[in-house]
Amino acid sequence: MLKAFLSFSIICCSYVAQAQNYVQINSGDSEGDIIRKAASVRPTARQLNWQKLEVTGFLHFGINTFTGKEWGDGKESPSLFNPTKLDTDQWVQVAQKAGINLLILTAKHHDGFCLWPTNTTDYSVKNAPYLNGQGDVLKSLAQSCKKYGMKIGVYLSPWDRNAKSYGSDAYNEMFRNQLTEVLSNYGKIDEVWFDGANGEGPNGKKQEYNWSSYYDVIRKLQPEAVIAVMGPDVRWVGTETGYGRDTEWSVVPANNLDQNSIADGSQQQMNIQPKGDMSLKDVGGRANILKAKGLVWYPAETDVSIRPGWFYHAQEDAKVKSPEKLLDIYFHSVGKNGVLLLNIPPTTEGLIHAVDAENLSSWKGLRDKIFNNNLLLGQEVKLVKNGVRKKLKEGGEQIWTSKSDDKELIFEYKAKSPLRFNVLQLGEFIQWGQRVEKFEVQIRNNNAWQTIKEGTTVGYKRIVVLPETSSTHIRIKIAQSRLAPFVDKVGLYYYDDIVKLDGKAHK
Ligand code: FUL
Repeated sequence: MLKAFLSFSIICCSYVAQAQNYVQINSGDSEGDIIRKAASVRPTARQLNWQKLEVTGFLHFGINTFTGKEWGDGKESPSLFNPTKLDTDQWVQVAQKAGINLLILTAKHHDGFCLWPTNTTDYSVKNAPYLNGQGDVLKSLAQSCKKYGMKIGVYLSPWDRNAKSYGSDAYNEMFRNQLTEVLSNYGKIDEVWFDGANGEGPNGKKQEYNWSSYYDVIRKLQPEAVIAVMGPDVRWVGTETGYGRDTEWSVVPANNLDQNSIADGSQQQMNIQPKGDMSLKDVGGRANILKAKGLVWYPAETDVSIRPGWFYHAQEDAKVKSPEKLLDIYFHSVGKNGVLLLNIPPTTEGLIHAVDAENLSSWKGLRDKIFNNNLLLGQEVKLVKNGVRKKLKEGGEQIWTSKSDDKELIFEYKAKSPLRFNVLQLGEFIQWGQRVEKFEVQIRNNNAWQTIKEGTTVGYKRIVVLPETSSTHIRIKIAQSRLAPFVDKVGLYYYDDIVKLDGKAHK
């Protein structure tokens, strides 16, 4: 008993000591060492806060809205930019009604047209008819977000098809100045989104981006903002369908981990974009981490547009994703250890289209209908194997964990009358890392336990569709975990229209 207690305390203390979002792998490390190291990697505060947002929104808006294109070439006249009813309060209200917690505006897309009155180029709202050149879309959005308590992020495309300096070092300076403007003048910014597209500029030249100098500007001006996609904090899931991986680890290989990649001072986080093959089917799985040079907390963001295109095109008004499709996307993004980034492009008038607004609101209605009714609440619960139920001093809800470093855990719910369910939710208390490798759902049938579903990773949140089941006895089994699991957000639900979820990642 004392031995178990001691080993539990030692493990707890070592977690505290290793509160870093990366770890080096040494050449002599055994498989066991590497797995333990992987389980000890933890999110930074900004990564954790971002993960908890769950559902975020993208606003693709700009010169393309008025040309019908997806990628402008930087030659379109600013005179085209003239939204007549632009209402950022409406954008925020629509988003808030849909349970969206942060909105990212394309302050500059690849065409180079700036939605704020920048001093770095004439190619901006300053020279547009919109509000006689006095408009500032970013300012207007920032004010609406503040008014309604919505977080805000900026998309600033490094690829700029208008800037004359593109392809020279002067462009790096211009881009840092643009970042400085958007990160200094609009209050708190919670996410900076850098796209991977890098084509030619107006002179036919390509740019060598000075990424670390961009990150320095962001860390200095907005230290709480995550830097996404071409950045150190948030990884692109790898598709634009809204569907993540069945096995999704937030801890992945970082093969460029060295002293230069670690942030100065704190030594707690990696500060350049982790390099490794992030397009693999199981990026953070054993096979991949065992050959890695280092590991980093680099969680997935799952982006998709509510329409076929990223920008608004009137001819797509009949192709807005339905509430059921959006629900399926929610299950496969947030429900697969990702943060959903759902694009809702404003129209030429400068409003979210009524169809989009309607579908978003019905989508939230569906999520509430399902997830506001956790059938396990109030049911009798029993520890079957290794279980300990506790409230951590770090806060949050009660969690399930196992005694000492036992990696298998089983707990059981006994209902007064049969529960009918077809959806399971599980989560991990990721402040302490991501650990679960295999889970099962079991029910008791004729006095024998029968597995009705098996899964792999859990992460921050895992939602799975189960075969429709009716039972009084339900077990959750964590069959394999990298270290003692910390399970939370346990729920069983029933959705009467489950057949409408096809689980297919087509657009
Ligand atoms: C892509 C861009 O090229 C698209 O236009 C869009 O902005 C999407 C979110 O990222 O790479």
